[in-house]
Amino acid sequence: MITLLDYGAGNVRSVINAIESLGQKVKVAATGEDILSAAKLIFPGVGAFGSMMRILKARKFVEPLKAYLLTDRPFLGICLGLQVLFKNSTEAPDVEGLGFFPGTVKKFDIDLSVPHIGWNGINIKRPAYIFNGLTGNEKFYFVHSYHVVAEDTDAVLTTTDYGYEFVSAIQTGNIIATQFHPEKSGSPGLRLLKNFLETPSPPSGPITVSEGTHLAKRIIACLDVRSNDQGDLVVTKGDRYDVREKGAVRNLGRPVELARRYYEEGADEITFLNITGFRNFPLNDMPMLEVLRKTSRNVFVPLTIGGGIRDYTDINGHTYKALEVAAEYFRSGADKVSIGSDAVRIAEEYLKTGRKTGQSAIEEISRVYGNQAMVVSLDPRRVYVNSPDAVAHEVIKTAFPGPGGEEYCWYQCTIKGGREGRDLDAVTLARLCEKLGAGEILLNCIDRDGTNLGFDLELIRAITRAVSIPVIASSGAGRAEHFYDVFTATRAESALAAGIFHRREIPIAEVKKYLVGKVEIRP
Ligand code: 1PR
Repeated sequence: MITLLDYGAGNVRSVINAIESLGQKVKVAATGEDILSAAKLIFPGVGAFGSMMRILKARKFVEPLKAYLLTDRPFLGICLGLQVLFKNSTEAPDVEGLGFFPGTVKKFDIDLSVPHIGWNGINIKRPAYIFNGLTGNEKFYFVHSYHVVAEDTDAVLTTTDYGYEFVSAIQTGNIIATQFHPEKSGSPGLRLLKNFLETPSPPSGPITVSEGTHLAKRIIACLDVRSNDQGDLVVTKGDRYDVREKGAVRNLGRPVELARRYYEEGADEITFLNITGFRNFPLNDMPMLEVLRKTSRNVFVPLTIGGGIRDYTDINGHTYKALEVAAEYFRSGADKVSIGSDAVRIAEEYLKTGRKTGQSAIEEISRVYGNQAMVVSLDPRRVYVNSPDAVAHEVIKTAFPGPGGEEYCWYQCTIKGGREGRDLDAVTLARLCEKLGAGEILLNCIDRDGTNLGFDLELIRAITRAVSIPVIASSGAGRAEHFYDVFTATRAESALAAGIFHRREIPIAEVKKYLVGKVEIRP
């Protein structure tokens, strides 16, 4: 029996699912006594250092945790579960950590996108049983803006390179903690967890000769989900956001099965978008939550969910906060949530008043779950103009003039799945959302969606220049070469596609095969 510490925020479901898939049972610690009596303890942490320590204190978990660590019984900390083992963090300077390891936690100070999101390698510094059965060349899934600075270098188990070398795992005795998420790292992650769950065996794991590690560009499979006219939840796919063909909603498969297929085919992440979320309210949409629950049972890469995440008042006058909707999604197995239409409204308000309210969905979700869990999905459409000052928006010079020979364009934000254009440009929206706490941008493009013409590189360049958070390029992938183009001609960290995968035109493995040796990827 494994005891798991659930302090109430983030996606512990994924960890439970991963452990159960390995044939073990999980007991969730409800009291300090559960911690003290645990034989093996896993502490998955997501969110922010300060709020996590406050919750641990309020639930009277701090002293039992410290006592458990001193007994040297098996312990596995994950992500924030590593960081809180240290004395303090610049994320919350006034808050004390558990102080088990001497050292501190600080924010990445680099000229690369932060958070560090995606699959990166590890330099193994000494043999450890948790790496038994691995080659040491595997990549693991990271998602964090802060990293530990360990004073006791003997405790450093692995390092990873991102701008500079940082500590990505630590071990002393039976206390092990990783910055990366084994439960989201596919089969190598499951192997590492399996090693932890079994009785520690002598380390036969590898020590890699460090040549530096590299963050892989991510290939993301996207599933646009909605009910068809018969009321079944289906994966559909639009052509410039029009998902109907001869009047009927295109049906390209079942969400749970397709997600599983993409995981097996090597997708680095999977995104579900409830594309009629603007009409319905997710908490009334139990089938969508069920899709997530079922998918997370056997898909061990990150899952993002979007559609309908906003404040909502039901017919009985009960108001729900977007944060509650997000919480339900996280509990059901999501690692990140994405907001589309509401992000535009929030940004418009922020632009008008110049003030953050602290109450918007973006601010609240990123405060509680960390900005790495808060994705903003943009649905822009290209609007041509004759000169850069024709409109009060961020205008770019385009290499593809408009129908009237216009040499400039701007990207108009839309809401409700492209049905309504707003007086706001995509560059401004992206900048404002970053300021409000978004940790990643999902950059769609209505003009390219479903066309197979390739990504809109001009749009992607404009947005990646404007923000320092990672950008997911989306819409228009038609050939493996398009992924190469987007990764070499822009700073996009990841590329998302739907139609070519659903229609089996180009499997994910073929895209990756094409990219091997040209672009860093997770094989
Ligand atoms: O506004 O917070 O409720 O979120 C709704 C979400 O649903 C938004 O993220 C929005 O992008 C998405 N959405 C709404 N309507 C549609 C539609 O297609 N009618 N889909 C829609 C957006 C775009 C991509 C697509 C790529 C790749 N789909 O996600 O998967 O363009 O396609 P391709 O590779 O086939 O070109 P809210």
